[in-house]
Order: sequence, then C-alpha cells, then structure tokens
Amino acid sequence: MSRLVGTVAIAAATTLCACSQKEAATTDTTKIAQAGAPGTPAANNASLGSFDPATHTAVIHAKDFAFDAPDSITAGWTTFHLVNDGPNLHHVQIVRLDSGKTAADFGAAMQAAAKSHAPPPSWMVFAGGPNAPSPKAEAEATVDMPPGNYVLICMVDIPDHVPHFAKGMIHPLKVTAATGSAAAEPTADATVSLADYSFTTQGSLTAGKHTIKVVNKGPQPHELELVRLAPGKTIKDANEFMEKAYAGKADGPPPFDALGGIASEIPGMSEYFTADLTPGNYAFLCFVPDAKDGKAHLEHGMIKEFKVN
Ligand SMILES: [Cu+2]
Repeated sequence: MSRLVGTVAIAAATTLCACSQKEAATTDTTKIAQAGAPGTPAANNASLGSFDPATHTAVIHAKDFAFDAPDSITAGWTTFHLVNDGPNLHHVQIVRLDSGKTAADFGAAMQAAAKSHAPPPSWMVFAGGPNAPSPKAEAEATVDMPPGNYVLICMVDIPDHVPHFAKGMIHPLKVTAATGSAAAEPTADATVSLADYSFTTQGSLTAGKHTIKVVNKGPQPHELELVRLAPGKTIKDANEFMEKAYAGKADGPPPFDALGGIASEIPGMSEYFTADLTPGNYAFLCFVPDAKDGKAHLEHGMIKEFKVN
C-alpha cells in the first residue's frame, strides 16, 4: 500500500514539508518563484473564466498548464465550477494570503520552503476549492470567501512530480466586499468529517445527486478526493496505473474516474461539493502530506472505500 500511495499524488502536497519527498528533488524552485512574480500571471483566455455576481458562481477552466479564471469576485458563499480541459488531472486549491501578502510573496515562500522543508507560514491559509475531476470532466465546490487576496493554484504533480503551479497554474484572485444579496449556505444531504486520519460519513451516499458537506475536524489540513473505480477494478489497480503514469508508461485509460471533492482545507473549515453517484465502487482519498513524516495521509490510513448500490 505505501508504495503505491507514495506515487498517487493526484492532488498532493498542501504542507510544504511534503517537498521533503520526491518533489524536492525535482522541483525547479526558480520556476516556483517566477510563478508568483508580478508580470507573469497564468496565461489567460478571458473568454472562459468568469464570475456571475447574480448566482455567485465562478467558472474556472484548467489546462496544461494554466488557469482561465476571474481576477475578482465578491465575498460570501461562492460556487466554483471547474472545467478540466486536460490533458492532465487538475484541481483548484484556494489559498488565502493574509497579512497583506501577495502572489509574489507566495511564490517566494514556496521557493524557500522547497529548500528548507519548513511548514507553510501562518499567512498562507489553505481554503479548499474544487478537487480534481478527470480530464474533460467538471467538478463543483461551494466555499465561503471572506474579502481578501488569494491565489488559485494547482498542486497536482503528474507526470514529473513538479507541481503544476510551478508550471504556470497560479492565478491571483481578489475578493471584494459583498454587494447585493448574499448567497445562502448550501444545504447538504450528507456530511463527511475529516480527521487524522479518517473519513467519517453521516447520511447515506445512495445513487443520485448529492450535496456533501466536508468538515475538517483536524488537527491537520485535509482534502477529500472522490474517485469511482472502473467495474472490476480496485484501489490497487488505480495505484499501479498511477505508478506507470509517473514513469511515463501509462497504457490505456485509467481504471478510475476522478470526480472532484474538496482540496486541502485547514482545521475548523467546512465547505460543500456536489457529486452525481451511479452504482459502483468508490473511494475518498487524502493526499495531503503529513506534518510529521511528510507521507501522504492515505499512507496513514486516510482512505475510505465505499459502494453505491
Ligand atoms: Cu494542474
């Protein structure tokens, strides 16, 4: 298990000391620094990313290796609709930058952390976001967004263990004071609690559409990535496929569909994602690197398989 898990970093690396593993050896820290520097925003096609203040919905397109996302949204509950244009897996990790910090500060801190393996500074607040859907698929998460400065980043590091934000997937986002009527907090029909190291589900995940609340009961940051295994396939098959993908030897389609979820959120935070479940075998996975040993949380047992009838 640990062998396969170590390479399945679908949505890896929230704690910077995660870089003490493979990422540190291969990450080009110059690129990381440049990623956060002014004047080098992710390449944008302004026609795809958008924000609708009436519905409080932000549409974000992800591709290799750029986001097309709005530059500014208004505060409050916001639905982030992620379209993965592929060809790789991508997600949106929302990071709030407190204490007046900027995207350039973020880039510099990530560069320093890649060298020192220090934990992220307290002004860097991991605030969830839509986790990775498969290429050519979509995912949606609803997050309460206080006013402030943020960056949207992709921490997926397939295929070469270099996180995508170091390749251009970083997009500054400004959240301004709310105007007009606020969006209501979503109503969930199931809740998944995250803990060190477990997923606990309340409510039944039956076939059909669900709004799922994800609560981090800590003490570490955690994420939830939802995958549906192809018929007859197991988590072991998924891991073996990912090992090949990192080696550049993937043959055939993956034995799973990535369905999104919630990117890394700090303890105490809760947000929502939607999922349309069909009968089959599923799993919740957390790839966040452990604060103590840098291993992905799923290596500490933070993986939960379940069946939908
Ligand atoms: Cu990506």
